[in-house]
Amino acid sequence: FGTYYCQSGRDVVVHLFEWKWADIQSECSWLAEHGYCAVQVSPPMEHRIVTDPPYPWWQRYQPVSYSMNSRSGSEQQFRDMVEACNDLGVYIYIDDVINHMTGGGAGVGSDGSSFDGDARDYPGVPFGPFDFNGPEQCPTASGEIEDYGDPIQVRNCMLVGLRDLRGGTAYVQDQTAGYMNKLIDWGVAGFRLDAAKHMWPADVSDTFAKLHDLNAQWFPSGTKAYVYQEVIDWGSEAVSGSEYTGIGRVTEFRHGKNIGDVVRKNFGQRMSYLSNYGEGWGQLNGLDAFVFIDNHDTQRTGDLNSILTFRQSNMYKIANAFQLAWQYGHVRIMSSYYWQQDIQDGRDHNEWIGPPGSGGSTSDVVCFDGDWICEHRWRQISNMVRFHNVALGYPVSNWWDNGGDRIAFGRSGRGFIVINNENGELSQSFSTGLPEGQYCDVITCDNNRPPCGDSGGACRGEFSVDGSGQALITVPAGEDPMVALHV
Ligand code: LM2
Ligand code: CA
Repeated sequence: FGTYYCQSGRDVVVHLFEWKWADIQSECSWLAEHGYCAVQVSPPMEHRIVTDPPYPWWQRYQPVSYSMNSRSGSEQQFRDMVEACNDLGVYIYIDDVINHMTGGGAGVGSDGSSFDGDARDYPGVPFGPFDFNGPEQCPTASGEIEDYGDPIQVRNCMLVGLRDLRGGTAYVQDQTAGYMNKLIDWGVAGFRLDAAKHMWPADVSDTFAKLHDLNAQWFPSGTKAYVYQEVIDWGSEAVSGSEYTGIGRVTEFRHGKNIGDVVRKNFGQRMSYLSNYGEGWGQLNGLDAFVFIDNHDTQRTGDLNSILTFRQSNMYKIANAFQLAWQYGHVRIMSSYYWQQDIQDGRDHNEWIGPPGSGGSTSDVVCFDGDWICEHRWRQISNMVRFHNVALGYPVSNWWDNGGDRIAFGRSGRGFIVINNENGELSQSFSTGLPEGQYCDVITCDNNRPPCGDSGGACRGEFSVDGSGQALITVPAGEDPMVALHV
């Protein structure tokens, strides 16, 4: 399940966090034009409706049943989105929450099904008490995960009170695989497996073995769903990401922290140290890794002194340009909504705030209106998605650094990027490896070949590469301290 299927020349995933299905459906035309492979959408199943705090984003990580009316829209809207996006060759990956159901308490979910977390009763599936881990499986008195050094607790006890499914039983697997098969039959192409660390690898592979092939209306026959498993592994716990790499890709959380620390210059890190970035930094093999600068969790509750987000826009663009120009992992771009932080004692007390809207319904997306950030549409990021696509499969080449925070590298004649993360202008001749010709800087210009231009007047214009691949490149410091050229 580790391979993914994209339209030729596309590769990158965008997480349209908390977008409604109808908005994603219209965004797919833009995504197709700009070369995105796929969209990760918020959990689409029926979820709990939480009112204290009011309608947090995380209510969607508490499944009530596998029926499909959610805060993002109806089943029909979901299916319309999948079909429209597939027709444009932009595929849909869902956030797959199958480790657990809700926390304690009872109520009615977003599609009208009742549930009772205390009684472990979910008639909308149906699941009953026998489908959940209890004292026989989980060794702690509280029923909670208390020690991340004990893999049995991590897999069989509750994560923050969430009722923990017995994923090893045929019945539970049939329900969760049945849910995924319903989506696959509608045209869904992949799954972000939420809380994979809290599921036994054998249960994950047994469940995925029950999946249908992808819908032959859009995918070559015999194509399997893609899966990337969310395993948060900083290297210090009993469960490691490598236990899951045989099943599919695995999230590499160190990627966002490491690149964040480098761009911020934390702990004496320097851009020049990136010359062997990836496996050389002790991270997962790039062919197993699923990577991102930030995700919906780390941008709220991660180490906010390391992780970069849209709030540090200039450094964020540097970090994204590096990950898209480099060759490591399967890259996902975050697309966020704005919320007002309330940082006290180093923690954001507003991290729960749900998407823009009111009374638990979500507003229509208008990119750059102050509510919807749309990082995936930032020129510096979307043009680097193109660079990434053009360079796909071409190894890193022509490395240069100054021993500090200025680096440059190419992609075997397909692209070349210079990053100046220091004070003062950088201007010199570089060996780019590019074919002779005139190029535009895609960080500041809209297009990659002359006549270079843009709407806002930021375009740095043409760069000449001579017959031996040399180019004089000047990179200012400050805002957008990068020049990127590609064929
Ligand atoms: C994930 N990956 O493994 C998601 O990326 C993460 O966002 C989810 O947590 C988590 N696993 C469970 O799917 C979020 C959020 C939690 C929230 C849960 C469930 O970060 O804060 O927990 O979703 O909604 C909340 C309360 C917590 C309470 C729990 C159960 O914050 O205090 O625990 O609900 O009622 C008693
Ligand atoms: Ca579990």
